[in-house]
Amino acid sequence: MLFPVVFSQSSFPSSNSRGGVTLDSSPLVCGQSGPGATGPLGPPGEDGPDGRDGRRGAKGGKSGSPGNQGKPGVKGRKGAIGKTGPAGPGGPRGAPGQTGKRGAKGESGDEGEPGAPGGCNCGPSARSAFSVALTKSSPTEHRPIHFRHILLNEGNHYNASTGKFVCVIPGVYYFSYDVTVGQRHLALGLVHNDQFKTRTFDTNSGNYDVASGSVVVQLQRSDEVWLQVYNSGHNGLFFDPFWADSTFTGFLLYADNDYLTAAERKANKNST
Ligand SMILES: [Ca+2]
Repeated sequence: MLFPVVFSQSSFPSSNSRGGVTLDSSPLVCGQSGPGATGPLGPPGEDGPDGRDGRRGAKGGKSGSPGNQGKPGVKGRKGAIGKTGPAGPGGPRGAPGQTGKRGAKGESGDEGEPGAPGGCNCGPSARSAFSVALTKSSPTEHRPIHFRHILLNEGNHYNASTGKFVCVIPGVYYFSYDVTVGQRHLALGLVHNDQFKTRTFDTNSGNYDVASGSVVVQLQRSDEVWLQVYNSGHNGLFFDPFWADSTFTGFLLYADNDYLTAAERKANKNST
C-alpha cells in the first residue's frame, strides 16, 4: 500500500538556509526502488592552507616631474628692539660758531681797596720846588751843605737831614744859590751825582760880599743835587739870623713827556 506523502513547503526550511533541511519543492512519489532522495547539504569544509607568495611585480614607472614652486610664506612679525650699542669714537672738532651778540651791561662791582701810594704826590701836573736857607756859618767842607731852614719844599724832594735834593720827577730843573760871604774867600760848587756841575769862587778879605750861581740840569729819577765847598780853607759862607741869609733854590722847569704820560694814565685809571 502506498501512501502519498506530501510535505508542505512551509514545514521545511528553505534550501538556501545553511544547516537546515531542504526538500525539493516538487512532490515526491514513493513506490519505486532506486537511490534515495538527496540528503541535506553538509556543513562547509574547513579553509585550505594559504597559497605561496606571488612573483615580484614589475618596477613602476619613472619619477614624476618636480612640482611647481610654492607660494611665498606669510611675512613674519617685527622683531624686538635690540640693546643700545657702545658709544662710538668722538668725531672731529667742529668749526667755531658765530660770535654771539653783545650781552647787556652788568651791574657795577664793589668799590676796590685804595691803591698803594704812587711815586709822587704831584699828580698829572708834576710839581717840584724848594728854597732853603743856611742856619750855620762855615759848614763842613767837601760834604753836602745842610740848609736846615726850609722856606719851601714842594713835594719834600729836598732832604734837610742830608742836604741833598733827590729827583722824583724826571725832567729839566733850574738851580741857583745866593749866599753871603764873610771875612774869607769862598769856593762853592753845585754837585750832580758826585760830579761838580758849576763852581763859584769869590775872593773876599776882611769884609762881606755876596756870591751866586745858577744852572739848568736834566735829571733822572733818584738823581741827587747839592752844594759843597770844594776847596779847603775857602769856606766864607756866612749866616746871621738878623741880617744875612744864604739860600739854595731849585725847581722843576718841565717834566719828561714819558713821565707825564704815565702819570696821566695812572690818574685816569684811578678815577674810573
Ligand atoms: Ca768879591
